Amino acid sequence: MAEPLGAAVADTSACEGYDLIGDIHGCGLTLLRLLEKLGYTRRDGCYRHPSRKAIFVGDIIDRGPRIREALSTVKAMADAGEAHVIMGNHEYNALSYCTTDGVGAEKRYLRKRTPRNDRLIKETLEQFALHPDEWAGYLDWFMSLPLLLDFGHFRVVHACWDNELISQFLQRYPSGCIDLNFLKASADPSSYEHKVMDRLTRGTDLQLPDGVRIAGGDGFVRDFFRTKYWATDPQTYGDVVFQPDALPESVEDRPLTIAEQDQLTYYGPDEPMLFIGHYWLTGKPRRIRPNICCLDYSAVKYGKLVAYRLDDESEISEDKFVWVDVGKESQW
Ligand SMILES: [Mn+2]
Repeated sequence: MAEPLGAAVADTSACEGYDLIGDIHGCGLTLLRLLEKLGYTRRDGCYRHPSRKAIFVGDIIDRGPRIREALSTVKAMADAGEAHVIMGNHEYNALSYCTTDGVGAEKRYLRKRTPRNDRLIKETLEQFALHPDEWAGYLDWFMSLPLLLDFGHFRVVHACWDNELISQFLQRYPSGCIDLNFLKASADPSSYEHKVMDRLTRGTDLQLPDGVRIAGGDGFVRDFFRTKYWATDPQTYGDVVFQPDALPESVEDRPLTIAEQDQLTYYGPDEPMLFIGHYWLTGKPRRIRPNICCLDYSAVKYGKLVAYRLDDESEISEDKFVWVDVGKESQW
């Protein structure tokens, strides 16, 4: 299979297919169960398949009980050339949370230490509290992760594939990876760097009208909602909403303004297959469209850790999902 743009990897000559794996969020034991179910076994210090490679769509850390184990499993596979890994918004958040701007005597963290931000990274920092050097090593590794992979017949990004933004970005950063200067610049919400990080790892969203808020199932109150970028000719907020929490009825039928329509990018039905994570889906894994597949089925909220077994098909097939359920009784 062709080597992807945006990543340097070891020999893939024996690779007959890819297993794309969704957001792990610290479900380290569930990950091992999924890998075993997919036919990977532990040899020479890492999980390997005789003829396949894994691709992780980001968000390995935060929330779950076995973040160290999840990172150790994934990084060992990546180091051995058995897996590709891209950056998720949680790895990006962690980098920003733990990196200072380096300006003046009062260095500030790139990501503000607010109660909300503290809470999102809490489990990760707790689980690494006694292993600071190990955590520092993982932060270095996060910096080396590409934001996207383009294999030609399929593509991988954590949240949103924006063709225009990605082609601009790759002109400047052909490896698909950012550097420390890029990370620092991305802390400014008006910067180009912020736009790249926000759109690729968090996706598109729209502001709710004045005064309208959504209290999410995750306990956070938001004044925006996550949108899809594959709706053909959307007319209303309801046509583009894509998140676990429903829109208030009062705005469901609200027409999109021209400016709002322009703000949403579009991934067409004839483009290469696209694999993403990020969106906290629930229920039985299925494709979104024949060429779009989200692999995040909320493992850490007692959902499923999901893989898609890609061979040489050109359309996503609904019978090629493999998953492990995360039950409230199980060790996850
Ligand atoms: Mn996620």
